[in-house]
Amino acid sequence: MSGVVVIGAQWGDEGKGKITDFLAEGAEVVVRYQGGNNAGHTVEVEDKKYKLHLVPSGILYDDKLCIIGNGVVIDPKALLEEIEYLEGEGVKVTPEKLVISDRAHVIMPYHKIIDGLSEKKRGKSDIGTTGKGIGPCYTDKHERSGIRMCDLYHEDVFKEKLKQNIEVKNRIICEIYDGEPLSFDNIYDEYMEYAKRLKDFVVDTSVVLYDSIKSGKKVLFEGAQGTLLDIDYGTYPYVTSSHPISGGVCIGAGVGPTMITNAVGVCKAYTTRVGKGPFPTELFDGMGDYIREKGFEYGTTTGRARRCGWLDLVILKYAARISGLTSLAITKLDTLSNIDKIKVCTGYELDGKVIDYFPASLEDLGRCKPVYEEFDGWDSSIEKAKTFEDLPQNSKIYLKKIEEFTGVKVSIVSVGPARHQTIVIN
Ligand code: 2SA
Ligand code: GDP
Ligand code: MG
Repeated sequence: MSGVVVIGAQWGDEGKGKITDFLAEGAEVVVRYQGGNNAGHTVEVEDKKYKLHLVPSGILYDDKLCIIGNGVVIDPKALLEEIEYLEGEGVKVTPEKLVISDRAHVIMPYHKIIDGLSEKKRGKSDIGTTGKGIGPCYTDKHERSGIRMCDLYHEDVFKEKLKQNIEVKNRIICEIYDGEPLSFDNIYDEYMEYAKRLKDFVVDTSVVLYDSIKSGKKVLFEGAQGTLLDIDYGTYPYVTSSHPISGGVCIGAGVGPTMITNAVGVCKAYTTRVGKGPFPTELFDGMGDYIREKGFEYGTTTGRARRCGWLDLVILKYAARISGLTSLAITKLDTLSNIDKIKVCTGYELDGKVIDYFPASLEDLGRCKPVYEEFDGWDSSIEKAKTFEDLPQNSKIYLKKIEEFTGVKVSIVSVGPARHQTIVIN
């Protein structure tokens, strides 16, 4: 069995798209298993930059099968726009290259509206969602009123479910949020049109996946968001509504755990976060601004400025444990070049005691002060490094520290956004 999962070990935007694209060369199938078009994965191939949201990063190759699993929530409008965008860039997106789960839930217009209105109502304690309707769609899934891709192909079922949903959602929108009611007819016609255009892509993907694995094909599972945004293991409630961790694969793609052999944790050489919520190593000074500008830390989906801070090894060790990481891919090491002293958080001071675990309670986390170890930086640029030996000694010491603290081997180091700026350590 050869299933490898690539997950984000921090708060997302670690460079999962780049690492998935790099690893996809050696795989035959690439699968998304959670999240939706809240994800933004930027992949640079030669002189072209691709922004992917719902389509797995394997699409940039001609010979990979990409699967959007049942755990993903699909905004059909956004998906069709992404397919059009990719086709416009010369990337073929055919039903031979992309299949979509018939069990995946559909993001409806009222999900996006409720996402926006509920954020507004939360006021100062808003989560900072991407506004794509992700949370409300997963809410309906778990509340058992959601609409799935397969429903779009049973007109009576879709009509009935849409009618019931519009009735309830219009009451929520109008009575709770003082918003404008939605029209059944407009949504029905719009979604029937999307269904027609997507029909050939929609299949039982868990069968396709099982057959692929059984026939010896190598499969990559591409996580979106990151461990600290996981609904169970993240900084709840400042999280997304799915399971970005490796455990999410089984449910979100429909495979058994015995089919996953390796878990690669993607981690930036520092830390970033978009949206609200605790972030112990956040930098509020010029260094935070420097990292943001040098690393171009702006959201791929919303363009929001990302909050920046030093590397937090406590959360990395936590991610390694929760996802059973077998190796680490450290990205954006180049962003840290030319910094005199680099800090790394190795513990939190909580009420006079140093702890090395990540507390569940945000109140406890709020009282945690990071304990730092300081490392000498390196002043040579590393964008052209091809092997581990090419890296400056101080950057090697930095990577060693990550390995020692987490107990997980660093197997990939990324020194730039391009495919070729990737060092494999054997
Ligand atoms: P949501 O929209 O319900 O999933 O938002 C809930 C929280 O999850 C965070 N979140 C993300 N964090 C980092 N990157 C994400 N994707 C985009 C990117 C983000 C962007 O790749 O840059 O462009 O702003 C992502 N998606 C969700 C979100 O900020 C909330 O904290
Ligand atoms: P993802 O959501 O985890 O796929 O990450 P994003 O694509 O949202 O954000 C990562 C950004 O960093 C993208 O713009 C990548 O092109 C870029 N990137 C990835 N790896 C590296 C690297 O090693 N160095 C630099 N400078 N940029 C990188
Ligand atoms: Mg991203």
